[in-house]
Amino acid sequence: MGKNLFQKIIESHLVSGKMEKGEEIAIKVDQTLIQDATGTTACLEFESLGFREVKSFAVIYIDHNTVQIGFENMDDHKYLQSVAERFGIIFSKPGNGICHQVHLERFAKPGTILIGSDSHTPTAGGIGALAIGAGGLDVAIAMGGGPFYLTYPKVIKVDLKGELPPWVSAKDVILKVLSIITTKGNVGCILEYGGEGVKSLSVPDRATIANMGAETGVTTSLFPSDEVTLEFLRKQGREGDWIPLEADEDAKYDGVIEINLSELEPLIACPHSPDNVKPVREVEGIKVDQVAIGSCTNSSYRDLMTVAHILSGRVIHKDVQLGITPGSKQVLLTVERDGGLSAMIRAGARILEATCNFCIGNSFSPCSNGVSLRTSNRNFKGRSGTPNALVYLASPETAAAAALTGRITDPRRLEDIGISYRRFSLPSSFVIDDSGFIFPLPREEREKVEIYRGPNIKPIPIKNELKSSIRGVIAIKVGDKITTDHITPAGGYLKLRSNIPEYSKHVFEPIDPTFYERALRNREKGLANVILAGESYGQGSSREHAALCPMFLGVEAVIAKSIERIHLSNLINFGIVPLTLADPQDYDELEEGDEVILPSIRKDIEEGRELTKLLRIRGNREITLRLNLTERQRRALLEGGVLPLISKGGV
Ligand code: MIC
Ligand code: SF4
Repeated sequence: MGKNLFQKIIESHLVSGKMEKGEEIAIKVDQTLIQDATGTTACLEFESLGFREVKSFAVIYIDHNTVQIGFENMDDHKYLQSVAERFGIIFSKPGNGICHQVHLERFAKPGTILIGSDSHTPTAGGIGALAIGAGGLDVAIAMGGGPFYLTYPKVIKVDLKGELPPWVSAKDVILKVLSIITTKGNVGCILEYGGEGVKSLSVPDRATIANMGAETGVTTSLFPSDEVTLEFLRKQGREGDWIPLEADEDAKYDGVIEINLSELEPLIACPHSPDNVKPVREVEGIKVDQVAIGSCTNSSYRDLMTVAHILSGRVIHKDVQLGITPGSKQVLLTVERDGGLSAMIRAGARILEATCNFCIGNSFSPCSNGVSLRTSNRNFKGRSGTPNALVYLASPETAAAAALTGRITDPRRLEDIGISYRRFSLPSSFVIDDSGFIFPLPREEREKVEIYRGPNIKPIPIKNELKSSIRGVIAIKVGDKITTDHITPAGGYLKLRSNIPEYSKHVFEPIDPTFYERALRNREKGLANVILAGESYGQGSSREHAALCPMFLGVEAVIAKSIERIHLSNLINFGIVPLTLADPQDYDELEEGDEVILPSIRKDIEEGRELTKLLRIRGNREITLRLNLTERQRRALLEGGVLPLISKGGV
């Protein structure tokens, strides 16, 4: 029987488990990637696990926390650099670029497995790597040579036909996918792209699609490795890293989504969710205050040269602020060589650092109630740093059109004002400059490196083992699609990523600023805090802080209609019991402030039961909850999480 791409990669990396849908498998990891916002906790965990060196090819990128107001960010950078030097990790200095873009350019390889502490790690799926985002602790374990665990997913084929028309690009493809499968209900799936349409997409185009696949909640997205991949690697001076890798003709899939590229039109995700997708023509005319081009989704050479071409010889609208972040030093240097940089500067663009920048909301925030059109991947309410801003997500073509006209504009209209369409792909050559990396020291010198710890770096809190029952209170009741940005906001608080006690003060702040005080009061009364949520709880970022900080505040269980993959692992990693409502209607039976008891939680987990009971004290109501756990996850929960489990020799 023919094999799909996913099966082929897994087969060569399988450590244990059955390659059957729904089964937990362990896989060997070839490469790991961490970044500065999730990396400090990952490295503290790596240290506390007692590893003496990395066993996988590992890179630490400084790209998120580069605003550096105060000492905290650079403290973290120095800590991470010293960890890299001590343990044999490649260190990518700030200015070198956004982790996913740089990794794609310099290190990602077809047929390998990459695990990264960032939800957009699947970007490398564009080159044919099986690239999965995970919590920092899972990545720390993989850095130390441990396997990565995942549930064997459903593999959905995205069958691409035709070719993209003028003014339509890769971003429109992924927005189309989001409009079809939305941001919820895709846990346990992967998207595998195939069909003749794939050949017309360059590696950076494929990377854009794989990158924003993260917003659907799938485990990852995967493209074949073909002649197009070879051309990209050749231009990176890495043709030796190429292997051909395609699904067999008769490969089996669990579902197929067909997309005819020729029929696509410019699309836009409207506030406040990446799946709120409409044709640009339907929202044309909305006044735009700000345009932000860049992020790991759309900051490649092709993206910036397209923007430069549209802006060339013109000046942006007087009421618009335009910020552009190149994805990497390589992109910046190559665009500069080919004349794109001066075209953008002359048009009035502000060239921002080659970092995450505006995307994570720590800078370039829009004005109050402002409309910001961005090429990034997330438009969750408040993520831009301005709580009441309206953020739209679209292609670089649509973004450049808005920068010129001051309104949301279908880029196809640019022809009416004399701008001809030009499709950019790879440059004749990339300007390759690896001087922004610090490569590992010889082994004998690593031991001498002292690890730098500034006052911002606090130890990781550890939970006690699970008690026989949990007696607590519903400390907060939230709705559907709560993201990890709602639980542990980024923006101005990014500097607290290495300081869990301080960061915890802001848990749920965007939804309910009183949560912290309430959680403390409950804890003081000896009651556990329990979170009640709707569907797709924990969407978005991989930040394990969204589990670590609640755990620090005494959260012992999360009850939801459904929980997203990375967040679920993070909850288990830090000993918070993840539970789903057997009957989703019971969501209405529970209210904030309700006292509840999980009377037999420990025993039910010990005995591997699939169900457990919750008792609502008010009216003495019993509710059935699902415990969907593997044996490994049960052992971790019983000990209070993966760190205590490992320290007791449990793995
Ligand atoms: C994001 O895009 O939300 C982030 C910031 O890159 C996160 C990681 C983090 O929270 O540090 C992600 O996507 O995982
Ligand atoms: Fe950085 Fe934004 Fe990409 Fe996250 S989504 S890695 S913040 S550019």
